[in-house]
Amino acid sequence: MLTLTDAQQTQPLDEEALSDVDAYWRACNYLAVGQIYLLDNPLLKVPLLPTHIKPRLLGHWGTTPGLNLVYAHCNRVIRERDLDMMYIIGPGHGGPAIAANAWLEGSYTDHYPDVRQDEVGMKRLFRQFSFPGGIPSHVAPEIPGSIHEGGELGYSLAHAFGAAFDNPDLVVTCVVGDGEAETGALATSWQSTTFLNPARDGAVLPILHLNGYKIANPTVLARIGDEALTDLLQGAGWRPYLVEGDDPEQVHQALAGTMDRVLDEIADIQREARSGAEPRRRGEEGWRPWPMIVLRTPKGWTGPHIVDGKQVEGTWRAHQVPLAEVRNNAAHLGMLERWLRSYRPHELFDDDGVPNERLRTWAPTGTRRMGSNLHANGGRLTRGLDLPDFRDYGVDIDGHGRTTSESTRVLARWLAEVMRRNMTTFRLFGPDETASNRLDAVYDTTGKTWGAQVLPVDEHLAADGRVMEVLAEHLCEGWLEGYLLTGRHGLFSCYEAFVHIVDSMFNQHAKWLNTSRRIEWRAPIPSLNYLLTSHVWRQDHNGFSHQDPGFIDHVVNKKAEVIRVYLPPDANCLLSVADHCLRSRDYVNVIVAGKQPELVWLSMDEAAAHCARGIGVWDWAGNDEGDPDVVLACAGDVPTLETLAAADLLRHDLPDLKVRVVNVVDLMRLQPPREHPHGMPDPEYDALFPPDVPVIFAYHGYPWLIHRLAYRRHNHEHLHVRGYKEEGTTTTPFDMVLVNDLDRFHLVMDVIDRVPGLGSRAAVVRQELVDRRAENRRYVREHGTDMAEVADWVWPDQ
Ligand SMILES: Cc1ncc(C[n+]2csc(CCOP(=O)(O)OP(=O)(O)O)c2C)c(N)n1
Ligand SMILES: [Mg+2]
Repeated sequence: MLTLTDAQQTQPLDEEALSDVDAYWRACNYLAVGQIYLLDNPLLKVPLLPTHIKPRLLGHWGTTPGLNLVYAHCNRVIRERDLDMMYIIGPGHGGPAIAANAWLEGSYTDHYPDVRQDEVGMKRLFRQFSFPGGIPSHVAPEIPGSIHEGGELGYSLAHAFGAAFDNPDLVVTCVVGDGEAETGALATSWQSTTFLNPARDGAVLPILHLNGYKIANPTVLARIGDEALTDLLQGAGWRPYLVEGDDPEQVHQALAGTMDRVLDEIADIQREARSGAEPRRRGEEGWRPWPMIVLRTPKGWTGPHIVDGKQVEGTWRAHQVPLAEVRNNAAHLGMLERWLRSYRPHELFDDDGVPNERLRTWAPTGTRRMGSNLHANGGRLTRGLDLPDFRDYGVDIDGHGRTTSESTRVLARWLAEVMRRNMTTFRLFGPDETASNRLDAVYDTTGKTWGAQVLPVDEHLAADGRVMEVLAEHLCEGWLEGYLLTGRHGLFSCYEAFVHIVDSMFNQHAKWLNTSRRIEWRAPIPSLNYLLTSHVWRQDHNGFSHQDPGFIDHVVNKKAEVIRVYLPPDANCLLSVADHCLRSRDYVNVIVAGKQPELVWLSMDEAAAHCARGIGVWDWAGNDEGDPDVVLACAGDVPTLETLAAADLLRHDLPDLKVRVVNVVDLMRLQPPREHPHGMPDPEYDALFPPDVPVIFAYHGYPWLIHRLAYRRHNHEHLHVRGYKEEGTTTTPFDMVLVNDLDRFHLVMDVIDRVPGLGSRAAVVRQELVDRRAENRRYVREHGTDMAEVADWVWPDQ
């Protein structure tokens, strides 16, 4: 690790600069401690009393002085270099630090005029922190300047890279907690250096905050020795600079010198890359690692050193609230007062609580303040995509359900044009599956971003590619979230089963959207779009491990306002749905679609109308004439195929039975309107699914979800759902539906069992269906392939 000895020698801060940065840091530390403890007496005008103290002491002090230190030093370089800089903090539990800084630089008051920069405002700032009706203890959407909550640790560096992509003038400073660095998501994020192109992207400046501890333990990276840590970081493409110490003056000088050094290096790397020279590749001669900082300062620095005989400062005990008994322990109260006064607040704020002239003029101004950086309210920078007309990319059909196409391949041709028209505002993300998911037509427009060595065998790798492929779902998701949160657009295509890896990241993003929608000054951002393909029913190469449609169940737990789930049954519907999703804002859209050859049911125009409705009767497939004996409903491409084949069987075997076929594209239509904005009013639902008529519903995922969505509907007792029953292996497409009882024969058996009076009339038909299921199973086991009667079935030409 570079120990900075030469950088230190420069002593970059003269006496005044040193005193300024230290005053700024002290002020923010004071404001942070005030937020954790004080209800009143914000300027300590009178001695502290228990009544000035909050009844519940909440928040995290330990990480805070480090975050404040970095913020202050960022302010210095922003001013001196006129930088466009964002600040992402991995230890998002350090909420008081960021609120303090946003207040001191004026961003907080700009966003919340009642929290003024005076004594009244300071009291409000203190009181509202972690207080009912106030702001949360973590950095949150409420905090100006943040795109990253950090409550759930691990995603900061991925978000930072996402923010930097296609923002060539942006520097994203990202504090990584040394505990956070142990998470899987963060551990993989270091590898992002291979995917950042210095010619067209901005820079990420990670600051690994080696304060040594997590909540109750030391951190791994703090205890492996500097050499091993250096090797680890260097191996991931970084050039680490160490800043360490517990003497503020010395650390200020070292950090300032190091910030200057790393920013010079970043500027050099960018200058060279932008000079038109051949891009340098990682692993080759001449490639320059990106500089970063390892900051080793005590956890809870400047806080109480020893409490009740135990060391707190510089240990894990400083993690949350170092003095827990302030209200009823006079010694603790006295220590708190001494601690607060150690920052010399009367030098920092005047009698009215207004920060002094030096503090006020020291911070950057306008949108150079990190709390007002435009990228951190990315929706304000969002431009709508220039989208080609999806109808021009549709599949021409020769009657319903007679033409075959691979839906994702069709989509890819449209996506290629979307990418061509939006070369700086759209990226496609995926864990090594773009080609496997049959989206490879996008390579006609742009390659896969790759900044490491290239061999003759490689295809479509490009330093300036816009397809982001890395085998880390966390990274795909985190990059995309960072990209969206700073106002750009994207799509994440993923195997359906493995998207669960980012379940928790989806949670956090959905929470972010949910909260930010209620914050007036947060502009809507482009939606997070998932394309889940290689889905449960057609995992031909893989099998049981790859069969899990449960992401949908997970997603629908979140607030209805922010989630949408689409199951387009064919290529034309997929085009229409994708177009809709790429135009939307502030949602999470989940699209589940197949990549295997499958029948196209609707013409392009029919598909557009059907998808706009989200649910509808396919009258060409039914014979109910407005008065069905049974409704065959379906959602998902494979269930739609089986349902249509079942309808065909019924026509032959039970021609008098009046059958209605309903297809659902937008799953949320099934809910009542009071549960979801897309929900269908009851009368409309009752018209599609008449209350006394049995419904046999073939669904893509776990059947319970349909019951959950429709349980308030009038005909719920007549709703019978087939779906994935956790049965599967590497087998044929038809065997998959057979083992889960979703096959056409079973659906017809369900009809016979459910339609009143049909059982005995159709006993022979039912018996034949049982035999045909058995025959198909036998055939598959003997021949390793599906019988022609199912594999080659198309909707009959009628
Ligand atoms: C994914 C996740 N697991 C566990 C936690 C609980 N947690 C909150 S803070 C923390 C320790 C963080 O340590 P570090 O990243 O070193 O931050 P700092 O020392 O700066 O507080 C833990 C484990 C969490 N927030 N997120
Ligand atoms: Mg730590």
